[in-house]
Amino acid sequence: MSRFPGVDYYNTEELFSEEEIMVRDSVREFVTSEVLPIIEINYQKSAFPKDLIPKLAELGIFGMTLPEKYGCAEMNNMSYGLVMQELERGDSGVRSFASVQSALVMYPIYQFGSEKQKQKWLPKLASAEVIGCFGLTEPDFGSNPGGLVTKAEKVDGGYKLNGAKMWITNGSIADIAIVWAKLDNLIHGFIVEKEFDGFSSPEMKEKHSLKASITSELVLDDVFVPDENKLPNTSGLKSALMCLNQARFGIAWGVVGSMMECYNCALDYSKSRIQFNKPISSFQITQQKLVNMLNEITKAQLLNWRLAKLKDDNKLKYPQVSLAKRNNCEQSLIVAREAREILGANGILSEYPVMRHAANLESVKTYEGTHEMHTLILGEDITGMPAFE
Ligand code: TGC
Ligand code: FAD
Repeated sequence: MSRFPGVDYYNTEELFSEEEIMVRDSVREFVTSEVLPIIEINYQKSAFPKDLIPKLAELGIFGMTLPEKYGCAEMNNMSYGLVMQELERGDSGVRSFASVQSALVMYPIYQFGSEKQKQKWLPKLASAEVIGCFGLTEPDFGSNPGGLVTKAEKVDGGYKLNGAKMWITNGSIADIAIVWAKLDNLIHGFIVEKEFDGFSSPEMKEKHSLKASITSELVLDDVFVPDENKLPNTSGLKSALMCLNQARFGIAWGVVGSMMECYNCALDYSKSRIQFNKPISSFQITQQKLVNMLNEITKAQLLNWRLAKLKDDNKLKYPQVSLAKRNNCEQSLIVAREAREILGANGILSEYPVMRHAANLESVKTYEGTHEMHTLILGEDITGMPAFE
């Protein structure tokens, strides 16, 4: 299989350090040799490629920005972003797996956990000996998680949890779930272990998007969670939303990988597909589509670079993450659809990656805050007036 050339119209390569490029290229090669050959088959079978998990752990991807003392790679956010970009070039489901493990399971334990919890869980999550999931969304509370009704009640030695979560990535294969529940009307995070009585995680089936990713319900029926499994430093919705910032950052980067794959595929195809005795790439309307794709990829790359710089400098405000998540997800879908159009009927075949990416990106645009939610987060930031109520 040939080396993926990337898309780099503005020489962004010059903006990255040698180490960042090395990390990116190692994941790029991994995706080319290990993900692309199997992903379409997994997608068609609606099966997450579990064999990739130990290999991803070996690459040091899980919790890669967290400290070495917890078994993590302690790299910067720029590298993390590049890794997410490369993984999503393979498939959004593979990036989702890594996002959840790192940003939504390891991050909350690191940020809100006790030292004992960090030492117990983080090394095992980094090596993927333990898989995690993140349960915030409920059947009746998606965009508005502040209304969630999963309840925690203090009992002797711990807490009793009751409620249900929905749309939970990795749920059915997770050993632990970070569950957000209301205790005395304030949201807190709990580490629920899969063996706990009353806990189950049935898989949600028959999806048309993210088919190579596991999505599940979480059912909590009088689940006893010991005191030692409550994240001691969470308090309120804000703690859960802080985790989302990490995942949204990864998504803003990830979808650029999907865009690059779709663009390269469409460009190659357009040069070899002949209609009216000419390659379709010579037609003005095809060129306009290719230029639009390149234009949006280039803008998203520059946004992401700046976003990571702000994050690495500890200057990032959460609405800035919303702007990148909102823009890049919206544009990635447009790019995938334009690529599909250029491929004509062939665009719907699994021989090409485009339709799979287009279908995946529908979910990616919805999860981690819909386009509308990010519009309103930005609207509030610039006007000072929240429009949610
Ligand atoms: P609101 O009053 O706006 O906020 C409560 C407090 O939190 C602060 N805050 C944030 N802090 C850090 N990061 C953020 N992103 C924050 N957003 C808000 C806020 O300043 C306030 O602080 P304080 O000190 O004043 O108390 O709360 P609200 O209930 O009005 O929330 C509104 C809204 C829309 C922002 C929020 O609920 C939201 O973001 N909704 C979208 C829900 C969402 O994104 N769900 C994602 C679930 S996880 C998922 O999808 C995983 S996909 C995984 C994969 O497979 O990759
Ligand atoms: P709703 O909130 O019901 O929204 C429906 C529509 O109404 C949307 O277009 C929305 O933008 C719009 N809308 C809502 N409120 C407003 C408003 N005030 N103004 C304007 N428009 C509005 N969640 C987790 O907790 N953990 C996970 O691991 C996870 N993984 C997921 C994996 C997949 C494949 C999917 C699809 C979702 C996942 N989610 C997960 C859930 C995801 O975060 C939610 O689907 C998302 O937050 C939107 O919630 P909803 O689907 O309930 O839509």
